[in-house]
Amino acid sequence: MIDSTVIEVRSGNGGHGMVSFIREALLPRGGPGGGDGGHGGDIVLVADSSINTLTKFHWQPHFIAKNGSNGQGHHKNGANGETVEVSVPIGTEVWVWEDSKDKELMGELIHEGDQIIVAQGGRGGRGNAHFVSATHQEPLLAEAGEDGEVRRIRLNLKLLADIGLIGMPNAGKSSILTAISAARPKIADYPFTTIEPVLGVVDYSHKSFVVVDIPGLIKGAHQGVGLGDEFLKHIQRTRVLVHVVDGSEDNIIERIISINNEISRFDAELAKKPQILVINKFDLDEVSVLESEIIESVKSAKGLHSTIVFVSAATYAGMNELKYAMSDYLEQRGQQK
Ligand SMILES: Nc1nc2c(ncn2[C@@H]2O[C@H](COP(=O)(O)OP(=O)(O)OP(=O)(O)O)[C@@H](O)[C@H]2O)c(=O)[nH]1
Ligand SMILES: [Mg+2]
Repeated sequence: MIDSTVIEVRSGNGGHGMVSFIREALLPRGGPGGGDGGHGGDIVLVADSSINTLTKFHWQPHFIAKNGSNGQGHHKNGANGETVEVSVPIGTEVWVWEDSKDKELMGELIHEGDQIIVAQGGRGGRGNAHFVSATHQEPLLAEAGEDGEVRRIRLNLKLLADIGLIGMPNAGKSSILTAISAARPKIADYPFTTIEPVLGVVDYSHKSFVVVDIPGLIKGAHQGVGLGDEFLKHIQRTRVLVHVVDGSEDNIIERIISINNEISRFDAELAKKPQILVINKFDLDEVSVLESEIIESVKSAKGLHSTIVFVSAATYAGMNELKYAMSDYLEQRGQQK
């Protein structure tokens, strides 16, 4: 999935205003009749829910709008250059890209149909008919059209989901998404099975919410260890995090803290999102015997999670409790769909 790409946009130049005079048999000094130049076409990005990735921009990174036509005689104005609309996925951030880095955020396209003008067409020049004055009845003056804009912009897609699944590789995040939604991410017994984010819709009690599964994190992810932290941007817009832990591993508390460190290094705000702690693989005896011990150690670890849910993505045990907790947390955070 391509979720960041640089494109070049070029709006149209404005057409020039015309200098011309109306000279007709019955109207030998008909006055100035130079029409205005048309406006250059804009380049506009439009949020479109039917597009999910930025892949198409890889193949087509240039967008050019037409120039406005020049004004003509007899007060005829030049045609405007057409606006070029470029569809982008919902959740796209738009950055001005200069010297190979982000310079300034132009805006974000969050809702279907949201628009951002990324290159404004040049204004058409006015024809000489505009420049008549008491002393200049036959002005030889007309304006040139304004130049359009050329700029490079970086599109950065951040998925929109209500809940983000985080945790170490192999913890069972994708297995849990499979258990609670119709999504079918790849699941396997090796780390970094998931290599790009996957969205799933969870239905619970006449409501639904979107959950995003991202590649596993490990200590040092913020420095690029493992698949790094570049996927964390896809959980920045979630409201609740579900932190999945493989209950059969040792040092559970250290693992949780280590993941939390990685996310706070990436973005301190991310670490402040409410988390539901999920202990997975409860079907394994070695996990179920440790239930009360795990609860105690989480409780006694300062600043850790308030809600712990034990689940098995293998037997689906605990999945209703998990869905309930997700829905409840979202409700506490308001605006549930
Ligand atoms: N016994 C048992 N195995 C599980 C359970 N959940 C997941 N697994 C197994 O654990 C392994 C990893 O599962 P995934 O769902 O791919 O884990 P992940 O967290 O998405 O892993 P990455 O994508 O690599 O980060 C697979 O072999 C699963 O079959 C469970 O509840 N019980
Ligand atoms: Mg996975």
